[in-house]
Amino acid sequence: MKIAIISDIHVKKTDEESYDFLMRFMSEKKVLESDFIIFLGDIFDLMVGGHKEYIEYYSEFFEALKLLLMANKKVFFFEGNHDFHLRSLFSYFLEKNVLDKSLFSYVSDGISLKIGEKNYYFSHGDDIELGNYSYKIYKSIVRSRLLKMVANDLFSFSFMQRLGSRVSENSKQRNSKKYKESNFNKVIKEKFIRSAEAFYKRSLPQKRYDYIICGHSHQKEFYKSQEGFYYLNNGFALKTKTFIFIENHSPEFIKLM
Ligand SMILES: [Mn+2]
Repeated sequence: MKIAIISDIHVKKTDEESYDFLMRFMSEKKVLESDFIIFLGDIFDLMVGGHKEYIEYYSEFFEALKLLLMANKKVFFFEGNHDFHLRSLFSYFLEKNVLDKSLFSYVSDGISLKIGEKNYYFSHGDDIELGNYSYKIYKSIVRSRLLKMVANDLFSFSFMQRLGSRVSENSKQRNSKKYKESNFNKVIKEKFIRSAEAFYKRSLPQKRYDYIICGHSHQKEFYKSQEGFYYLNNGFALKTKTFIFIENHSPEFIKLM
């Protein structure tokens, strides 16, 4: 059993490097050999609402997705905090191309998957994060049905594109300020490890996870807990230039050149 996982590319069409990276992932030999292909959130920056224009705008991505599904791959697309409310867009895409809907899963939160003898938990990662209450309030608002309606019906596709470039410009500025603080990365890394440990303990005794696999923190991680589970994170893909590949329950980071 082979699994390929990618997250946090933050693709913008105006940023060629980001879109190239996504397309390279989707044509990479190890990905094409995989049984499960998992997009673990924040693949796009920003993609919100059921606008059909996205299919044309990112036609190379949707064409590659179609080929994966036609090759009988199981594909999971997780919502991130930069790409969400896309369920109706993907349903439309699957129907239009007469693709097997049972192969494609659109996931809003986290999911448990039992693969062979092992228990996996996959999520974008913001669901397990400890603290960060202002973010949680923000998320509950943007995930609400009201915003879904607003994003789909009230705001046009071009409005969303303009909003997207403004939001990412702002967050870039915020982040560059944060990254300058000397131990910012270390603090975030430790926090997400604590978050994974706490999530593992909360899940007991119903679930005893072997692997907790997330994105979101932008901190690359291959952490083995004393509790016996692994917490994996591919980090910010354009920086790490890797994806996660798991073969027979043995994970590794693969360079994507
Ligand atoms: Mn995120």
